[in-house]
Amino acid sequence: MTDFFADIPQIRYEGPESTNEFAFRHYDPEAEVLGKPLQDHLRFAVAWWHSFAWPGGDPFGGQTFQRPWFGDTMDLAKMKADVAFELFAILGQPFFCFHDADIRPEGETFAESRDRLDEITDYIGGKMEESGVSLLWGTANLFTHRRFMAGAATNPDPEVFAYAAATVKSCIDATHRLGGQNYVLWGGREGYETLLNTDMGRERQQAGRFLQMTVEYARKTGFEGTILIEPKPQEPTKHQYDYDVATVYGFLKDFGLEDEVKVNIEQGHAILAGHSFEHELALARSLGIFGSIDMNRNDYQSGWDTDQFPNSVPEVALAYYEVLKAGGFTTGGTNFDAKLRRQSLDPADLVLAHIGGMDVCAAGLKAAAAMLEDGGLEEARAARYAGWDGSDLLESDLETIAARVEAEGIAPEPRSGRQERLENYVNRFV
Ligand code: XUL
Ligand code: CO
Repeated sequence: MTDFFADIPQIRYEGPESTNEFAFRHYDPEAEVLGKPLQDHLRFAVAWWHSFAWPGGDPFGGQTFQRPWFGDTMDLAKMKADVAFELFAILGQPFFCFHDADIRPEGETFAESRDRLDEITDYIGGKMEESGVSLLWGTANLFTHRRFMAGAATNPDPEVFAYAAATVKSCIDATHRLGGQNYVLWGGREGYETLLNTDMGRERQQAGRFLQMTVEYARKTGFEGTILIEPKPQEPTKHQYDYDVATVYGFLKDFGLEDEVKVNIEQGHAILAGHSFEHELALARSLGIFGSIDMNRNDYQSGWDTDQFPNSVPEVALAYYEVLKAGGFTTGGTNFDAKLRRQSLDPADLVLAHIGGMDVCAAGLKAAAAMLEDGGLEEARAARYAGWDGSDLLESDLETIAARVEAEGIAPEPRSGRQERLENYVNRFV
């Protein structure tokens, strides 16, 4: 045991009336919603990077956090893992997610980095066994080190492509060994800053082949988890290739991967792309590529990827409505890819941030389930499209349709879209 969370109690469900800040008011893990315990609906995960590796910097200043495990030795990496598992236990968090760079210090050579990853993977594996906590997903950090400044798979230098490919192999191996339920690829620097030095067509081919190789290796090695791409439109590069769900779907189709790869959709990334979170979720569901979510929001005024913990029940409810409509998570879950604000220095801040996020998600999911059970939105939607029931229009052709319009004297009357009525309806539940 470390003493990092020394004065913090185990967090339990105490109900909506509780005024204890170290308690859940909405997240009762065992409570059944739509015939399933809340914890199995939500499948919460802590993000290793923001919670334990992020130093609290911003573009104007460096580190504000002074965690006792900061440093680049394996002993400190193990202390970081000890503290991480203490947080999981305090919160009753069933899952976590990591990048290779979050859990092990970078070595002098690729081989040394890989050895360190192997060593810490064993260490974390032991802690998972003791605690029963599982790995939601692993991923490779192909964006922080300066070697990746011009991209990983899309780099103009094939040696960087090779280094990235070897890194992904080692991360799939680690994820597989830890029984990870998914493997995520976020193309941090897979994009470009200026067309003046960029061959976009070539870079896109490189990215496509890289993803094919990743899928081929994962399947060959017996990894049965889901492979997920995390779309994001910009930041760090100005033009990211995995812009949004629609762009990723086109990319997957182009490289024959639409049945192999799904998406991990992040609220903040959806907002950066000019969409709502629920838009991205609904599109992924309708395309059959919905996988998992990163439940962290952006500040609506700043236009940056601020990665804040969720705190709006109405927004979260609409997101979980789409998740429930997709049949709920299978291998996916709710990853808090969220960081504290840089002034939130205390260990308690980290615990309270997760309590708040978990409670907001639980309240949102319950509201979404109630809306789904009530059926009001589905009824309204069915009524809006009722004219299509039994219609053979889509099997027809322009000439036949044109003849019919004249013969039958078709003259459509516009009808209300009833948006305000539906907004009022949703507000009854949130
Ligand atoms: C960056 C982001 C990443 C991915 C994993 O915006 O969301 O943390 O979730 O690489
Ligand atoms: Co993310």
